[in-house]
Amino acid sequence: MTTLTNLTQERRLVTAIPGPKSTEALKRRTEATSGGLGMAIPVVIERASDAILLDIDGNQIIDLGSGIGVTGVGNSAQRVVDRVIEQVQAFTHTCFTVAPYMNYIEVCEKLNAMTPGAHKKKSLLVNSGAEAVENAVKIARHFTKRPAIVVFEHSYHGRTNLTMALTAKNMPYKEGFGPFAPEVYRVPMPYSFHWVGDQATITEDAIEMVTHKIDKEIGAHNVAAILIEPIQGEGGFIVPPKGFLPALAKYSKDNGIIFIADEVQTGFARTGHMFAVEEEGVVPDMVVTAKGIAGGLPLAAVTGRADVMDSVHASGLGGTYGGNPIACAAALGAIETMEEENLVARAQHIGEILGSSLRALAKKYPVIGEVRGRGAMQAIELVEPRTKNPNTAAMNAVVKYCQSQGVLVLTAGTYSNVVRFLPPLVITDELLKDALSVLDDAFASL
Ligand code: PLZ
Repeated sequence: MTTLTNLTQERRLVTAIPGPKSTEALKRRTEATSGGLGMAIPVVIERASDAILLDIDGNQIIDLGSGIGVTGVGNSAQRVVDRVIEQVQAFTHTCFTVAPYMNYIEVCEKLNAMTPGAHKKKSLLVNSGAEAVENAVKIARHFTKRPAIVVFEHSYHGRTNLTMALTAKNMPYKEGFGPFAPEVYRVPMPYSFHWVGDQATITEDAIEMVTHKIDKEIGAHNVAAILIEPIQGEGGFIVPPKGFLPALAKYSKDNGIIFIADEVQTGFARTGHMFAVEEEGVVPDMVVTAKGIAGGLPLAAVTGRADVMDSVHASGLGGTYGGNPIACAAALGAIETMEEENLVARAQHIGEILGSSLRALAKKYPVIGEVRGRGAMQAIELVEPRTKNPNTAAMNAVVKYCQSQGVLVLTAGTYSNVVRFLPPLVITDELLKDALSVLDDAFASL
């Protein structure tokens, strides 16, 4: 249906980064947009397709960030573009709670079927990850009639008032933005690289610390939900040790607590499973999704046990734009792409290339303290060689070098020392390997 020809999937630099047009345009950015906004790479984008971003100076940049894990199906994926065009011509908005339409229902049917567990499920669509997390908390509190929410060290759940309270890191997310919502309790996270205890018993020890804190300081009967990212994203791609998530899910079940998996960054094939909790066969009571769900359009969802999702009175949930028909059309196109192109297998394949290359770099450069993650969600934590002291300067230097060579990588981490990789799942092997060779050069240049 579209007439645009796609960009060649190759890196090409025709100016320095940023080029003259971007430099000019970024002056207008500074003049016109809030100083509170960050910027990962100083270029202005004109077009993008799959894993290539084209800036206004004509540079083609390899995208290893996917707009923070959003364009897993590729930028402007064909099935997304086609369905969006069809929908935008049919109608743009009615508000689902005013006059419903089919593609909202179809997206919910898909989510109910795709998310882990064979039990009866229902879904709610909203606009952003933070809004989905907020709604999951609302519903869990309503269902359990309990106030407390348990979250983890290093967690990230959003920037609204409640989700700032749920998020761990102060700077930049919370500094000066309080007071925060009450009844949020933070418990220890088994971050193995920095764990001071015995690695052999990390899971048991961490579960003991978490459940002791809940039992003694909160009271399990006061807890509505335990909320956790199956692999922590902004915190630095922290993978919980084997057995931790299943034990938390069991503790939740035993105590009538709603177990919520925040799959906003990990979901939709990213980790080599459709959802990251599948790695250990965990079935959450609720799954929160966003980002990869709709190939770049703003959409998010809460999918959960039907009895929980139906416990709210009619009109207790909603929002003007939640599940907008154009975003739903995009989601159907994105989900179809994941299924037809078997992006779960593709993420595993990317994981093999990424994992082996990053481990080879770690052998070569002692500034890389750890390689971790799963599938197409992997990261390296940078340290002062032979210590575990964070090396933010090295992270910044590596990122800057990659940018100057036309490779976009993102950072993360509580200690601001993690370089993370979230390539589109449709990236070609050649393009990925080209980007990884630039990364090698970046470390060599340190
Ligand atoms: N839960 C696990 O990763 C968003 C944040 C980008 P929204 N992560 C990217 C930034 O700097 O604001 C995220 C997440 C997890 C929730 C969210 C929030 O999703 O769509 O950004 O609201």
